[in-house]
Amino acid sequence: MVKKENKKPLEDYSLDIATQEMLARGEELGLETAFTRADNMKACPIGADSLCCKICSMGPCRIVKAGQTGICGATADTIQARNFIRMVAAGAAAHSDHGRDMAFTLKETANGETQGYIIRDVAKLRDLASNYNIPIEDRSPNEIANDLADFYIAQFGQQKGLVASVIRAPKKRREVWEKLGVLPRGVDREIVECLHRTHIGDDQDAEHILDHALRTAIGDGWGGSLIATDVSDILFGSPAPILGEANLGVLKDDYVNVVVHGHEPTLSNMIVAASQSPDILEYARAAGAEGVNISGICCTANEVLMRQGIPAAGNFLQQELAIMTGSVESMVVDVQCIMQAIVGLAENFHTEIITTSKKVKIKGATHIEFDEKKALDIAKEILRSGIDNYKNRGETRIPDHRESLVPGFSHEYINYALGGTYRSSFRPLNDAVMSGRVRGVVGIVGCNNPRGKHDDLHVKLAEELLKQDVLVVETGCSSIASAKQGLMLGEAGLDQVGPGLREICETTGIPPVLHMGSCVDNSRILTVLAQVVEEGGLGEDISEIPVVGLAPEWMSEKAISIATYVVASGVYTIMSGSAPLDENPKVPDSSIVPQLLSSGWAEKVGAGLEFIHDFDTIIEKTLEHIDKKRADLGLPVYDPKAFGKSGDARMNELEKMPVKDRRQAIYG
Ligand code: NFS
Repeated sequence: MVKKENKKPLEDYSLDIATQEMLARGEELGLETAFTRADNMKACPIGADSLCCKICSMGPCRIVKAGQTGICGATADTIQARNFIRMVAAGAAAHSDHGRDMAFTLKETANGETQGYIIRDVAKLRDLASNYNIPIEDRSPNEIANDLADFYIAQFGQQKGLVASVIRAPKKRREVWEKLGVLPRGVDREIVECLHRTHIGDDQDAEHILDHALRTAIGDGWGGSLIATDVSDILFGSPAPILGEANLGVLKDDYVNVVVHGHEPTLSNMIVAASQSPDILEYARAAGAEGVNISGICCTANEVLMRQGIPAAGNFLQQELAIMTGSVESMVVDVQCIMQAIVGLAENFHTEIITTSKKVKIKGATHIEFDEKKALDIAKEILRSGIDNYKNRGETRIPDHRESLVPGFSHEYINYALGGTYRSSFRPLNDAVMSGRVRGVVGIVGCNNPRGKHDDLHVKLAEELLKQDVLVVETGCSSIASAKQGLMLGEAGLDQVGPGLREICETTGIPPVLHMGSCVDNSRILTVLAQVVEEGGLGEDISEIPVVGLAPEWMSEKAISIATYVVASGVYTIMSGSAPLDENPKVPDSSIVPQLLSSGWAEKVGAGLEFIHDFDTIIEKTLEHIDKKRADLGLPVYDPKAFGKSGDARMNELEKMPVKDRRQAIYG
């Protein structure tokens, strides 16, 4: 391993103090991480502008001046559009293949072929089945689940018609898609067509290529991802608020630490269950540990955090740092966002990297293949191997930083939180937006990217928007960033939010930043928006709601697919961090693709996609969009002075007083 030094002050690498401490530790040990590798590898400027074409062997062709084309004559527009849609295809494939696997697990569970899984959310199962006209009366949950699983599985390979779950989008939105010809026929079919169209000598009209990007991404958001979320809820329970913790400080010195990392909830949920079984506890104690401590990285972390309160050790850029604490016996990975570097890094410690998916092996890692039919046995085998490894642990350095959070906000739960069991409704939320107490809603989602300061934009954007009375919903690595900074603590952070939003949070008990799950759970944001439309008062289509999507530190192809389906759903979206289409292109005026994605899509689907890096400009454009949508709906102009004068204002005064004086102030 190449020894690397940190080239910047630690606070320039990450907002998160635990991360800073581990980067110092990395330098002490002379170990490199993604942070130091990013210092030492400059991004290719041509690739950064998405102006490199390598889809045939006449190239790779690189466009370095306006008007230049590839050897086949492909223009900058065509090259950029092809690169973009190939990212959408890969992202949609990753989400949807995950969804397909979940549907197969549901089918096997319904037929008694899995070990340890049961149908946990029968109400959601029945609800969804009847949505798709699957009979539910006088049928057992397993019978219904078998039919629903078949129905879901068919959506992936369907050749004609419409991906059925798309009917959950508002009617007006579906009409927009129908008119444009972008209703997805089958999840896989649209992905395959992306690859066909972008083969040398096929689709060479950027606008036409990008229309198909919309179609493919709709098949992801309202298809594959939505199915993944639905089935996860049926099998593992729909999330509801639960207390959790986040950051590297959740690792424990006196426990066997097993970190689950990746994206699928199937194995991780079983590992959590197995870690609590008496035989495993006894085995751990016999090895001299207090027990087994499970924690998560990336979206597997979100899956087990929001359902079982299992702590999140960190987000994407913290996977190497967890190993560097020296306290991790096993890092168990499934699919997606797993850095190959962890295997080499782990050689410096006792950590065993265990790959488990049929689809993912990493050279040098131990492979224990997961099989739902023997899920509990395999989970126990993995845990036993971690426990056996405990004796090999050397010096540890666990940063003493962790923060509490309350995750678990599904649209079903928000409904309940706002109206209880008998009057569950989105009415209070719609009313809050209509009155101006809540200025608008922003979804902050996506990854970390070492090209920028880790967690910084996620957290600072959320903090500023809260002051502006904007309700924030988060998923993926963004939600872990906010959690680490204490933004998901229910009422504890309410002194930091605007007066109107504060009134709503205090009245309903919801925190101002809602953790809505993993990245496939961005589909939850879509269903929340659909329900806001259904509730009434904020227009008839998602594009009319004062809502914006932000992916400020994105890096994965999945994030491009998400942004595309969010835009296709009518939500103006800003991506920053690194860009395939830089806002300041090095070859100016070479391509119309940035305009096609922003104003072009705004015309077609009522929302555009832009790549912006500057914090102030992101905030300005976000609020401008929200205020414009408010004005278009005829809602009152946002006025922070109009709210915060209820009894809660008195609470503010009281909070500032020493506790001993409060009684006197209240009772005289
Ligand atoms: Ni989303 Fe979740 Fe994180 Fe980015 Fe990776 S974990 S699926 S892709 S890095 S947010």
